Amino acid sequence: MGTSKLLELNPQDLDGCGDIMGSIRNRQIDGILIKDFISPDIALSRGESLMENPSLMRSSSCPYGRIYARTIIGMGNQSEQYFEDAQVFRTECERFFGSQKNFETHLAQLLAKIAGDRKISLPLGPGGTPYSPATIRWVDPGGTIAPHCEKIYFKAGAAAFELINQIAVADTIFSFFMVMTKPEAGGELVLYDFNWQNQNGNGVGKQTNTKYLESHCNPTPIPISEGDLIIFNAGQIWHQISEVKGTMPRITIGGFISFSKDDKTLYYFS
Ligand SMILES: O=C(O)CCC(=O)C(=O)O
Ligand SMILES: [Fe+2]
Repeated sequence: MGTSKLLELNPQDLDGCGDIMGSIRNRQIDGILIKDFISPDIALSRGESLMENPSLMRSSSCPYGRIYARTIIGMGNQSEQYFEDAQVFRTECERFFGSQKNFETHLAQLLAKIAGDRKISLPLGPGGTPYSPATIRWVDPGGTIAPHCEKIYFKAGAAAFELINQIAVADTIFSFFMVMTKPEAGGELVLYDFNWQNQNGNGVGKQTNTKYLESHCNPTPIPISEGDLIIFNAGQIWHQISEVKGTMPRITIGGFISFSKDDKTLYYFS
């Protein structure tokens, strides 16, 4: 793994590009970086509008800052709250980006181009209520997202794992996110060359040893600009968000992608 296995494409290059999601799944590539998924001006202006008024949409605080809507990983046994916030988020997010640049629609259209013949779907939870299509993550200066791979979270967070396990192959999880505001420095996505399956005996377990990863595992920072969207094999590849430096928060919008058990559908959710 490493930067060489991250495909970089412009949106106009995606027509007829084939089953890129399958190539990530079978580890031919680590992921795909789509430049200017949304125009950088729009992405940045949306981030700045949240900075001006963080209460523009419903959020809750989290260890690194705040999060708009909830992730299923953080759901615990509060699934009612999760689905309620998901509903509020979908409505607010549509208004937030404006119907012309509706993030969710834009994401689904992009995924359809790179998903082979699979359908693209937002999964429905108990009672037919949709999952959250994405979350907005706000990392304050001084904040980090510690090294992890999504597979560990999903196994540990039993409730979330069970929900996804009902609809999808729970051991294949990709992450996606689009950058809205970049901090003055830091706040980078760093990928490590470390196979999660080797975690025992290498000093990297649930109590992830950042020093070990940094010194032995070829840390590769991925440059991602405002409006760019990355999709990568976050279930398998250890990664972190380095400390946000300066005065500005790092704001991204993203979530997860998984494959249905019959491999005919790709689900996006957060
Ligand atoms: O940058 C973000 O929004 C989250 C980073 C991450 O850990 C992920 O996308 O899996
Ligand atoms: Fe992650």
